[in-house]
Amino acid sequence: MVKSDLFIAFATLCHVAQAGCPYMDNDARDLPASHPAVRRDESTGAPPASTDEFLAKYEIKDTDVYLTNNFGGQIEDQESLSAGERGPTLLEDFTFREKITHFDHERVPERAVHARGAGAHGVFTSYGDWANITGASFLKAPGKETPVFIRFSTVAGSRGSADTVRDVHGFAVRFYTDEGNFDVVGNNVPVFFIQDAIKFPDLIHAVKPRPDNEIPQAATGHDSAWDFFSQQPSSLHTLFWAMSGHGTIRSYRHTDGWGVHTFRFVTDEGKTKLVKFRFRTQQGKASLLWEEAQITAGKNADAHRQDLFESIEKGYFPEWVFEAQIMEEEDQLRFGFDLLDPTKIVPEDIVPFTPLGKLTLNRNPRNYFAETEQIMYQVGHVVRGIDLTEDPLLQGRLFSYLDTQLNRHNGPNFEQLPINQPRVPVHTNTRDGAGQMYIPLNVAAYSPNTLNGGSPRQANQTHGRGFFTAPNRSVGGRFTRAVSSTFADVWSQPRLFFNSLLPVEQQFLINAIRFEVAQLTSDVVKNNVLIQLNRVSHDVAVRVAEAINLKAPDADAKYYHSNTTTGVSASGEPLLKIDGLKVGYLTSSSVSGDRAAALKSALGDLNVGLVVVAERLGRGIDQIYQATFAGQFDAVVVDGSANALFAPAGSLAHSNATSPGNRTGSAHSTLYPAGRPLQILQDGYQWGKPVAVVGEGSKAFEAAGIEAGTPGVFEFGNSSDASSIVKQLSKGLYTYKFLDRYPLDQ
Ligand code: HDD
Repeated sequence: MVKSDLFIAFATLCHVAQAGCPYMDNDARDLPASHPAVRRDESTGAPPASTDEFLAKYEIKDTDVYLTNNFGGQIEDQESLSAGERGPTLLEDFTFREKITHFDHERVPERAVHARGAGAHGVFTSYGDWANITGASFLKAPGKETPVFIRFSTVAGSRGSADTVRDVHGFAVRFYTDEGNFDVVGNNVPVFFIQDAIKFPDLIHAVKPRPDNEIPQAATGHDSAWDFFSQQPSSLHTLFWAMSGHGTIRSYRHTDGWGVHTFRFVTDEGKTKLVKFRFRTQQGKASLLWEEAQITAGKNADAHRQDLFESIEKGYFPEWVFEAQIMEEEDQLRFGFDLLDPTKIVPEDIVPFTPLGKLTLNRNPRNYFAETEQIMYQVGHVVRGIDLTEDPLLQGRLFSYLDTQLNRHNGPNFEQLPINQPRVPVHTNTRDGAGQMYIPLNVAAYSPNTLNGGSPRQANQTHGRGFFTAPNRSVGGRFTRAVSSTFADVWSQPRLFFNSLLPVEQQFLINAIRFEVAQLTSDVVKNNVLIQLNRVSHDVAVRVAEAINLKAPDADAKYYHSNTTTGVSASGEPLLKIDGLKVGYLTSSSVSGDRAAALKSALGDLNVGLVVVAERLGRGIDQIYQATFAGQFDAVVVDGSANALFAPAGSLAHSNATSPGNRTGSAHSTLYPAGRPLQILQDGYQWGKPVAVVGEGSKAFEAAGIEAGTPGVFEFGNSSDASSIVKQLSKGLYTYKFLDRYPLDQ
């Protein structure tokens, strides 16, 4: 019998004995053995329950049952109770009222920020025993597994906004450890806009839509956002990350997560290290181009959540390495900036990352609301072995997350929701509140007590493996409302970031700023933006100024330098995996499906999907042109036998006018919008994707203005077999974006 089974057995015995059972906590007495409060005895050290095992108790399966009301009676609810067949509905109709009342209360307030998101369950596996740097039990043994839930998000948009808007992305990770929940509530960029939490409402009010007309949704191309950015230059570094490819990620799988703040590791002996966390994507980083992201936002608002969901359904489990930059307490000011300043990175060529373990997402939520919407991350969810720092942004967040959960859930019992429950027993002296789910039996809900034998007992560093604050922390000083002088230089690091990008990424970043500032109406704001950009880089200021027809200020060289670092580019490296990528195969319903079928099978062996597109659905056809656009694919392949479909839109419009109603599937077809097949090929090329023609020649390339033989453009003759095509194409997929297609400012 394993330890946990033993515990259940004792629990059953104790159920009979009622009192004084040494193997069961008092709160848990009398609860059924399946109840979460009695599932684990902390003294056994049993691992936390697996996600399946834990959540299964809460799942409701409505298979082969009668409909009931909320209090269990079997009912019918399709017609309301009325006075006569044509008469009014009766107030007496409790079934009606209960149903509608529940419906009226179905929503909870969306998150004030990060409202739009998607999540998944997974597992964290420690690479080793890290007891020399932290007492955290989930990092205590090689191979030790801990359940996790990650929620990815955008920041500014509301819950129904599109996934692919340009934004910083939330990357919040919960570890359900065997010593309580540990949350890293991070983002996909390593820095933040402000240095003090008291400015957070200002930042968000500036970025969110205008208060009078609620425009624009999930976008920062408006005066108030850039007014704030240019008045609050601590935002420049994060802004540069957001305006680069990190703001327009291909999918949640293709981005890193960062803890942003400096935290502390504390050993069981009380020794501390300063740490910065990163979750490094094992898929490789990949971004969308701006126009691609915009069009995708309109055509498939769910692009990111769909990619995550489908990948996990198919078993392509995304992975991240959880790693830390580990520094000494004495290093706080050693690198020329303050480690407590959340607008700074520690360049990884100065302090490399130590890989601590691997995190794998392997299970989709079964109910979006119950899990993804109701998960409540808190920066204050830290476990023994991890401690906070005096970073003023972190300090303020410690207040805000708890407060916002109270608002969202109308009371303090949100930790009892299945997705929020730790996978270990909870014994508190907190009581009551809306929606209390337990029946606490301890009549002495206070400490110290004698009436309950002093239980729950206090746990601290030496007793009960309690959470403890690092003993070497101390503070002192006069009360002050001022930014620390060690936080003052907010221009050198955005420059470091810019210097470290590829020239084409720099171009995209400048294009992004041009896009944003061109939408500003205030010349004062535009000029203030140029002043701040100019402190980072005269080159950037001049290039942005040119597009909005203003003059950049004279060079302001105080913070200029030519340092670079590694690891900040979003596009510099090829992908590490191509699992779950999709290739669009553009063909015609009149063309044999053999070639497509062979390619689909060969790509399937690489975990890459082939979506066969033609004018109408049929055997071997997955989608029609009418419902297809280039943003659905990571590469586009044209079947040369379908060349006739690739006529420019203009000629089609004309042909359609002269032969209305022609639905033959030729270039004159009305089964798809004029020019759609060509458009998909052209967009695919314009958006940097590998493009290919298989079979008879390159008529489609000619029509699209694509030069054969250039990087990422493939021509496969009639004799090419599927495996040689896939070999070339997959190389293109690993490259992901062929960025030499884009001109740079002269
Ligand atoms: Fe925050 C949500 C990340 C600063 C106040 N934040 C939220 C989420 C993420 C972050 C990923 C969504 C969690 C989820 O998926 O449920 N926030 C950050 C990062 C920050 C940061 C990386 C800086 C390093 N946040 C920050 C400050 C404050 C807040 C300074 C307030 C003083 N954040 C909130 C919030 C939210 C939130 C209003 C909205 C919903 C929620 O907390 O649960 O309390």
